[in-house]
Amino acid sequence: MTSPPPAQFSPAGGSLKVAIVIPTYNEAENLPVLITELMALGIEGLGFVVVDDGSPDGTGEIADGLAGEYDGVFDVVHRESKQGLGKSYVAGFTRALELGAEAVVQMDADLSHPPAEVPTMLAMLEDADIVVGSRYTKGGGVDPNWSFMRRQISYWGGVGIRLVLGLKIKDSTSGFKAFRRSALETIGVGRLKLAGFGFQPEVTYRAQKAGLRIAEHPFVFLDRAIGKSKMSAGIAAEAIYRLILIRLRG
Ligand SMILES: Nc1nc2c(ncn2[C@@H]2O[C@H](COP(=O)(O)OP(=O)(O)OP(=O)(O)O)[C@@H](O)[C@H]2O)c(=O)[nH]1
Ligand SMILES: [Mg+2]
Repeated sequence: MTSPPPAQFSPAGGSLKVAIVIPTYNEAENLPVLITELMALGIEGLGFVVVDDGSPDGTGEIADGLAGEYDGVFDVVHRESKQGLGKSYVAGFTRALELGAEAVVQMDADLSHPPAEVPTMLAMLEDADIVVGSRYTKGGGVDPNWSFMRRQISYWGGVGIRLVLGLKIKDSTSGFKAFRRSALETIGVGRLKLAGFGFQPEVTYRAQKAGLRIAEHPFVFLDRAIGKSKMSAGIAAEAIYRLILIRLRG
């Protein structure tokens, strides 16, 4: 990126090293807990980019309040309506790069992605361009409370996507990732197309195609404590169809 970070976002005590990008839609109760847990890790040069799609439960205002209290970079991107996960991440990654982040982490707000894994994933960026939090490598897993059906959809949907895209990593749909800044620049955030569930494998596919080094780090995905799952076989099937088009058309 060529544009310098806006002055008002400069952290008080030094440069932004790690930006955590968190998309939110109705996460009023989860977001403050997640931010507290991440701050407790003592990561040097930590900043946050929250992308809220006008959550009716007031998550956007809560994020603004957290930003006001935080002694460092804490940016909230407000969008008027729910525009999907992919577009939220494109906005969040773009902002993180504008702010000068050296590394960017993406994670869900609902505590399904354990903050305690973030320091290890960042350390692994020494030898990798992208580190993917993985449910399907040794030591990883999913919530024991997941229904049989949800397990099957997640696992086989992921296998289907791996086959369609020829992905080497085991967890093709993970939304828990750490990137070197240069990896996002190489992928080209602005060209990412998929708005929904297919966004995660699209990013991994473009990274693999660009020859980036992708490492996997196991973690156990815990179900959201608050709110209901929206995943269905229909969503997975639609993502696979769109990814086939991406594979064919580039
Ligand atoms: N900004 C924004 N965030 C979204 C949107 N949809 C989901 N999110 C957020 O993206 C993250 C992942 O979404 P989830 O709803 O947890 O998706 P999931 O983990 O597949 O499904 P769940 O079983 O519901 O947890 C969460 O932090 C959501 O709040 C959206 O349209 N816009
Ligand atoms: Mg979730």
